[in-house]
Amino acid sequence: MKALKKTRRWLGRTGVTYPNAFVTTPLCCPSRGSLLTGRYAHNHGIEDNQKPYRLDQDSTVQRYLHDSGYLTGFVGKYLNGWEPTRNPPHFDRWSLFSPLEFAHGYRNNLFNLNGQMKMVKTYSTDYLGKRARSLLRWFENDDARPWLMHLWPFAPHGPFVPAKKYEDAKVPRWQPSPAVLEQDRSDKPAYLQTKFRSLKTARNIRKQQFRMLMSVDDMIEAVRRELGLLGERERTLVVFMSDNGYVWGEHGWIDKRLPYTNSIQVPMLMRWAGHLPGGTIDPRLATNVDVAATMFDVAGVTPAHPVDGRSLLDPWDRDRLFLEFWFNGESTIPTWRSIRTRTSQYIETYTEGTGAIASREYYDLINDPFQLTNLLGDGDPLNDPPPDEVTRLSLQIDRDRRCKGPTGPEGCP
Ligand SMILES: [Ca+2]
Ligand SMILES: [Ca+2]
Ligand SMILES: [Ca+2]
Repeated sequence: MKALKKTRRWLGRTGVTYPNAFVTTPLCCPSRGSLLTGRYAHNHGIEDNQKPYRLDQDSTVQRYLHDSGYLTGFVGKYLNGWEPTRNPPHFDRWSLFSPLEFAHGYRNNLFNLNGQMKMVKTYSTDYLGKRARSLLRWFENDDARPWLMHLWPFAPHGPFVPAKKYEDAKVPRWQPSPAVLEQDRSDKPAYLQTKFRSLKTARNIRKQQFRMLMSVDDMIEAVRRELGLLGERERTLVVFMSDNGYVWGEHGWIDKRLPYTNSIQVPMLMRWAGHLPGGTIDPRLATNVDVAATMFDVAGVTPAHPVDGRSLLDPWDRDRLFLEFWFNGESTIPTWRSIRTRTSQYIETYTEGTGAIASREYYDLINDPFQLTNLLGDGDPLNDPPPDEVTRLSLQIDRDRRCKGPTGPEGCP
């Protein structure tokens, strides 16, 4: 968020900041499925980046809002692997691209513009800003109707290519956290012990991502101005969030997919003049699963599909997060599940095929916020959590991995 100065000024000063926001599966496509439906990945069905068509398009926020009279639009990268020639259902207008599969990165992308295919040379984040503004003007043609726009830039996803104007932009100095410098990883599961990514690689990625985010900041600022010109700014609920965190060398890793803080925690801001108090902090454990639930609430829609998340406008509190990830051919990270509270995190990894528990981890987040010492793997039995507690958490994971809906005996955290 340091790179997004204008966004912080707008949404932070006049909206609510969620410092404890997380994604329930730290990977693009499963997380996007949750953002669109308010459901955990184990309920919406997308477990990795390969199967976008598993998502029931009739269970999405655009479907229900469109059905109830909203104009709907999509601008950006949709679900990973979505063929660009395929029109996304339940949108009136769209500017969609599938950057990883069909293009060269940030320039020369094949776009689906309301059903017309077009090669676009412009730097994608700048182009998305332009398309978002023109979509807002199109909504204005029918000013009395409410509208929904998803604006989902590809940045700062790899390949790490900033816009020309930010190629040499100054980036604040990096001070690697103790997690980046974790040398002794003998407490960690085997998959984390074999690989160590260099600090130089992490530093370069960080620098380029900062520069790419400067364009995202410009894109959001362009939307803010357009909303003002159209008289929509004070009437619009804005949600800002990422679909996953990013690991810059923490625990020897680069990328996301890990169960640890830097992979699962994301920035989240929400602004709605007259409804949400500006410049405030909401410390609740909020997730990507809550976003669609909030939109359904605001639109006064009750979906026929079960929703796992909860509206952030309601006064609930959550005592734990349930986090889930499935092994796939894209990385060496095994299937894992985790329960995280404000004070601790318990993680299990599983053997592929049998599903047997392969490793257990337990972190004391108060005394060890950088997750340097897995108390169940450090060779010191004296600091272990009580065996009852580990059994209880393991059983909780087994229930949560099948949870459905926000309340009741099968309810999700
Ligand atoms: Ca208007
Ligand atoms: Ca360690
Ligand atoms: Ca121990």
